[in-house]
Amino acid sequence: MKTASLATFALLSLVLGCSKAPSEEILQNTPSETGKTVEVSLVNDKIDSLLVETITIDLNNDSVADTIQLRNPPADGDPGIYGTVMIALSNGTKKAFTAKDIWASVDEDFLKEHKNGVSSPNVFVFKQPKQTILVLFGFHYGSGREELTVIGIQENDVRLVFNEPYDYLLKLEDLDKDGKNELIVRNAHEMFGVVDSLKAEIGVYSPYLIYTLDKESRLNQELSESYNRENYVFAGLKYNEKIRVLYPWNGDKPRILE
Ligand SMILES: [Ca+2]
Ligand SMILES: [Ca+2]
Repeated sequence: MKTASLATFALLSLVLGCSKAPSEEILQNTPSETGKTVEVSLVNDKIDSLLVETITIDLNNDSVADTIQLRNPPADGDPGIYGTVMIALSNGTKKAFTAKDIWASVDEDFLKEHKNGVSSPNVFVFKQPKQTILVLFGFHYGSGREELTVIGIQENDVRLVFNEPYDYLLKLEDLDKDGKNELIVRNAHEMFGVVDSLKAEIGVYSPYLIYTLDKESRLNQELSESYNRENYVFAGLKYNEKIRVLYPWNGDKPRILE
């Protein structure tokens, strides 16, 4: 009975995940709690027709191969590549996660500065001695994306660490060298126009946000503030249309337009 209800739940999650329209509010996104990506115990993996890709790699550092399966492709003509990721570890742990919307290939810009631990274009794997981090990129619509997802694996523990609708992931790195990785994320910023006399473009304020990853993620206010002060401008941690920022053409540091 329990098995049947779990299966129903899993199926419902798949259906709901597929039918949800992308939100138009993504550009106004502010930091929020970890999203509603559904985690299900996989009770039935017989549905081979839903398989998109199988990736084999040792995720929990026991020198025995583990498996990542990408499943549940979008309906014909719909964007994205897979709606479910299933992780099976060598010790028998099996977990599946279903996207709120749909995942797609790893951002090319992100790959320019980060080396993928697997040859698949669809999942980013960062292997470290004590943990492995998987990054899944939600499909990027013109209006933004529904989710950027991080799954963390420490020994045999597999869990959803981060799931937020940011447009860009700029960095995955331990910025302050405390043994925990940081993510630098940002939302797209709308531009209003060019001011020739200032040799710059005027756009809205869209801060870089830094999250520290562990068993869960935490918006790191201190690091976020110092990073913005150093590389951008700082006027709080929220995207703000009322704050106009001057972006010089020559790549100089932006400044707030008073
Ligand atoms: Ca293993
Ligand atoms: Ca750190």
